[in-house]
Amino acid sequence: MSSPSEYEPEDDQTSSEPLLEKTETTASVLSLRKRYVSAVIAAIVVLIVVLFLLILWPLRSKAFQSSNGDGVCRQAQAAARREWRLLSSPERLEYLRAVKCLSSIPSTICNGTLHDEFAYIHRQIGDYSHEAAPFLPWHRYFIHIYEQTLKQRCQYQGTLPYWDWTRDWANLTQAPVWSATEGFGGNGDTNLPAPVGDGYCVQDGPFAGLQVQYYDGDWNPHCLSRGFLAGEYLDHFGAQRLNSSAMAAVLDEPDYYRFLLMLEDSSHSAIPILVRGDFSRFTAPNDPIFFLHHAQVDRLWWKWQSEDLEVRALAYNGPSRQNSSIAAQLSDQVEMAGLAPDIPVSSVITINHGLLCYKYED
Ligand SMILES: *[C@@H]1O[C@H](CO)[C@@H](O)[C@H](O)[C@H]1NC(C)=O
Ligand SMILES: *[C@@H]1O[C@H](CO)[C@@H](O)[C@H](O)[C@H]1NC(C)=O
Ligand SMILES: *[C@@H]1O[C@H](CO)[C@@H](O)[C@H](O)[C@H]1NC(C)=O
Ligand SMILES: *[C@@H]1O[C@H](CO)[C@@H](O)[C@H](O)[C@H]1NC(C)=O
Ligand SMILES: [Cu+2]
Repeated sequence: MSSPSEYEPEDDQTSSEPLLEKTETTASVLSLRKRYVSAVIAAIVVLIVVLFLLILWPLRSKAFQSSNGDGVCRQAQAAARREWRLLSSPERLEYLRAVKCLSSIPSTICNGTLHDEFAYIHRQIGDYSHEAAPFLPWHRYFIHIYEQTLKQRCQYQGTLPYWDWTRDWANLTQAPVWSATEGFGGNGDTNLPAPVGDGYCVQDGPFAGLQVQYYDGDWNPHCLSRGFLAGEYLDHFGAQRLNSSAMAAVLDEPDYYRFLLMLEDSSHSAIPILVRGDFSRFTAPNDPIFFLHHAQVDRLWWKWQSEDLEVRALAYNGPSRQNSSIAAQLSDQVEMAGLAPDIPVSSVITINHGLLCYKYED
């Protein structure tokens, strides 16, 4: 064992060198002053952080809380989410305007804009929810935040539309959502180089040439990209996974977690496999069709829940996160990494109670 003094040799050394004493004193006054200045700076920083927490954070939190303060969502006041092809032409254009607006507002979370934030957060934190119990509630909350952001930051008055791809199973690439005049534009231009994931720069529609910041785990500015599958593969994913008998089999599964896996791995994943490019990785929200796709997934979950609402509004089992051996519980937090406050799964387990107040119109 060494004596404690071995760790404090400096005092002895300075006192044994008197010539240095004066400069040392000046130095120590200077260092005192430096410390004082640092203390003042630290105090200011703390003050700013406290002000931020006191003023901005509650505002941000409030932004994602529903207006129905009493927790009751009456059928008449529930906002109706509708299928893309059931919107009027002005309603489609208004939705596309609001989505484009997101890419004009700088992000405070990541490089780029509010548009990039969703891809960034989905990659940063959302991965834990895939192939696990939180897959459905995580995305239910995520697309709700997106809908609220469109309303609050881009003055959007409507609701989030959904894309019912089961109507397009015969040829997914001909779906009206890909319209260049009243949709999200179509396939990338195969004459141009493929920047990411077998996708080519989208050159038609409102998102032609849109620059996005992330691709999977990387900061990788590039153009919004799609690379539609063709031929035999297209038939396979559309016809085999999304036809009415395939969908009926998914919805017939009574167990929550087995239903989730069938929905996620079969129907849900058919769309990114078909679209490729940006949609094929965790930064899939780069492609704005992601949100209509997930509204459809959410609608199918609600359809499944509505078959036996009393039981299924509480049905929640499976791993609490990807690769975890811990069983999921309704009290688990839905994690959003600062995009919006974390909330318990129970807050989003139904769409007509508590935080959420919407319905799906067929
Ligand atoms: C789960 O395990 C797989 C395979 O080892 C791995 O690729 C994946 O990143 C893991 N997921 C998480 C969220 O850690
Ligand atoms: C699907 O539609 C695309 C675009 O119109 C067309 O090129 C393709 O041949 C169609 N595929 C099938 C299997 O009908
Ligand atoms: C943001 O962009 C800068 C370059 O402007 C880059 O060095 C940095 O890694 C990026 N940060 C993130 C979180 O992507
Ligand atoms: C519909 O999907 C089922 C299940 O994948 C498949 O067996 C059947 O052949 C499909 N029907 C058509 C018309 O493609
Ligand atoms: Cu996801």
